[in-house]
Amino acid sequence: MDRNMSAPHALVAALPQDDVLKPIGEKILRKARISFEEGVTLFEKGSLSFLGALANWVREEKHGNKTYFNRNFHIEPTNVCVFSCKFCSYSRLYAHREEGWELSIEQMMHIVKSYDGKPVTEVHIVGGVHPKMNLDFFLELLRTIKAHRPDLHIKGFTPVELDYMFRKAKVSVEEGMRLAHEAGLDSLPGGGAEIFHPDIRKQICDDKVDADGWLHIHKTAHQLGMHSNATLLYGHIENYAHRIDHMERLRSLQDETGGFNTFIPLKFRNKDNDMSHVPESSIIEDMRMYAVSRLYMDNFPHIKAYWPMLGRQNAQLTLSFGVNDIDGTIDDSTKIYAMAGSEEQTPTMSTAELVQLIRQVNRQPVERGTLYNEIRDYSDVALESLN
Ligand code: V47
Ligand code: SF4
Repeated sequence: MDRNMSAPHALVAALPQDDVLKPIGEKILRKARISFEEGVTLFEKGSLSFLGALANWVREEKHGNKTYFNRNFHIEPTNVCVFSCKFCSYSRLYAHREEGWELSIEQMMHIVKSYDGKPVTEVHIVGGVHPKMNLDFFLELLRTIKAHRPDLHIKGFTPVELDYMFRKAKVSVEEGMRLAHEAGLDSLPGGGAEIFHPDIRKQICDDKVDADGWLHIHKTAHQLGMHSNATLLYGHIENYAHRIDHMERLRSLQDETGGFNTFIPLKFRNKDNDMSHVPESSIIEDMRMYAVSRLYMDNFPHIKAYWPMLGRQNAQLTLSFGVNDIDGTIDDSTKIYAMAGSEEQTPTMSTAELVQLIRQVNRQPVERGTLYNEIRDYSDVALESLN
């Protein structure tokens, strides 16, 4: 290969001489948007190396070698849930309370206070939908956390939880989101999205908020000036068109509001749930998913691999397939993936371990805040000096 060739030219030369894939690859290298059909074609026909080379090029165009992580902790107020998503290994119905937990505000503040003096910047609050934990309860929780630690960014509650609490409190989404924002909610995590397409949604999570409801809550948050993330639960009974349909709905909303920060593909894990008979996706399919996400979601700045679900080495691998964020140094306070079969039974990683993980694959570790403000570049920091 000609050493003087610029990266896109070298990549064009390496593209398959194929009537179908070559024009899509050229379009991506021209930074033009790919269509729904082209997205499906990438899934159907794109080899791992083709998708990976393009996704890595886009990633490096946008972020160079920077790989973001944050320092956060999780609070899961309850695993009692009125809904019955078939893929969920986590929730315990109200009738089985002996297997469930529900934390009081005091207990949750005990968790918050255990991080006093520690350099965390975010708390991620997400859990099941408990019929008794209502809007007033969560508004009080938000106010109490903010009163204790005003600079802690509160990322919390999926549209599944919010839709339920707003309906029970008989407030509109607009009013409910305004109240939550005023009480201290800073941004929304990406959960609850699963697969938007009704053909799949009605089979795996029929009774919770639908696609329009999910999108409306995120749109309302964006209109209030809040940012949010979006997820997609892949690798179960959906097909490639369902995945692209999901991404298309998010890409369109992002065109309108610009309020999404990060897209997070979530790999379906099959332990101890009503879909345990469905095999899990292969690592190759996982990497293809990350790569197509980077290529299709052209208006999402960040693509995140959530390492507690994928495992550390696979998360490292995603950094060559379009991913530029591997979430946080979370401690073992999140149970959702351990219960669904992730090999990460105690998802704890120190800053030094995360930094090392990123450096091992020759990327540049940068600590970020929730909104991707850069806090510290760890490229040259001695690992021994980190806690
Ligand atoms: O919506 C549940 C998923 C999500 C399983 O925004 C499962 O920064 C795989 O959204 N296999 C909640 N996935 C977690 C979530 C999240 C996580 C980390 C960071 C952020 C963020 C958001 O967990 C649910 C659902 O899609 N989930 N069960 C399972 N068996
Ligand atoms: Fe409840 Fe969420 Fe589990 Fe669905 S995924 S059952 S909404 S905890």
